[in-house]
Amino acid sequence: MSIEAISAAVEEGQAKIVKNLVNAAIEDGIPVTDILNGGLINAMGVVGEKFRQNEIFVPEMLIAARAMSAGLGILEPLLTSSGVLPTGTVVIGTVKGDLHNIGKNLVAMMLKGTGATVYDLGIDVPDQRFVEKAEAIAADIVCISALLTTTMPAMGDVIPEFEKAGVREKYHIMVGGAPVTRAFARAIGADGYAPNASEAATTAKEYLLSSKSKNRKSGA
Ligand code: B1M
Repeated sequence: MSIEAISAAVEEGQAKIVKNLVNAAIEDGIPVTDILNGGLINAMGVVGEKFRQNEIFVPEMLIAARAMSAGLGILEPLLTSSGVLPTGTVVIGTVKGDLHNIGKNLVAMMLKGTGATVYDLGIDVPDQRFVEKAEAIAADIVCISALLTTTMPAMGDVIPEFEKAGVREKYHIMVGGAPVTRAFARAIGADGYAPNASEAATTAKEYLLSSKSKNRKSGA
């Protein structure tokens, strides 16, 4: 079973084959991180480059994304099974105007893997929705994802909504996504930034462990 075969099947948008190959790779004892990074994520990089070069178009990109999600679905229990204390509560979503969800889903999975309870608001999330959900469930961390240079600035609209509601101090707001940088995160007033899903989980865990969370229930 080869990682290259998984990557090729994702690029071709063969969801069923991806599922079979990922299952076979797990049975062969290939590390989950190798399947994820070398097989699934690598393929999306190739797909993105082909799109950029006008070799493929949105429908092909969408089909490849579905195949990638099929593979991720199989990895999810393995990525989230390491749950360790301390736990916390996270609200996550893709910013308004943006329909990309694979990276956000991966961040959500990795966060679950730290033991956190994750509320996923989905894609194209209105600014106010982040505040409403965070308040409703007394979240510790709010995570916002953006994949487009055109939607990235909209992350800067979410934080003022927390300020307007007078609850900004209660939440650790973390942003990320391919075009997002640490400097941009700082410029919009976010508390945290991570370049990838595993660092997002590590950063969230460190924050929860530091007990800075205003909403964290004692003993949680
Ligand atoms: Co789109 N798309 N897309 N797309 N798409 C990109 C992002 C693009 C780079 C492709 C390219 O041109 N090479 C380009 C953006 C260019 C730019 O902004 N500079 C692009 C474009 C242009 C578009 C459209 C405008 C195309 C069109 O309609 N003409 C359109 C926009 C729609 C919209 O959102 N309004 C569009 C649509 C789509 C599909 C719907 C077809 C599909 C998404 C399907 C889905 O998500 N269910 C799609 C896809 C699949 C891609 C690519 C090929 C793959 C994205 C992906 O899933 N990557 C992408 C090219 C690429 O990335 N190379 C591309 C894998 C994923 C694991 O990585 O999402 O980066 P990523 O997540 C990483 C990190 O970024 C980070 O962790 C993750 C894992 O480690 N991370 C966080 C993400 N969120 C985080 C949050 C955090 C911390 C880390 O804290 C909160």
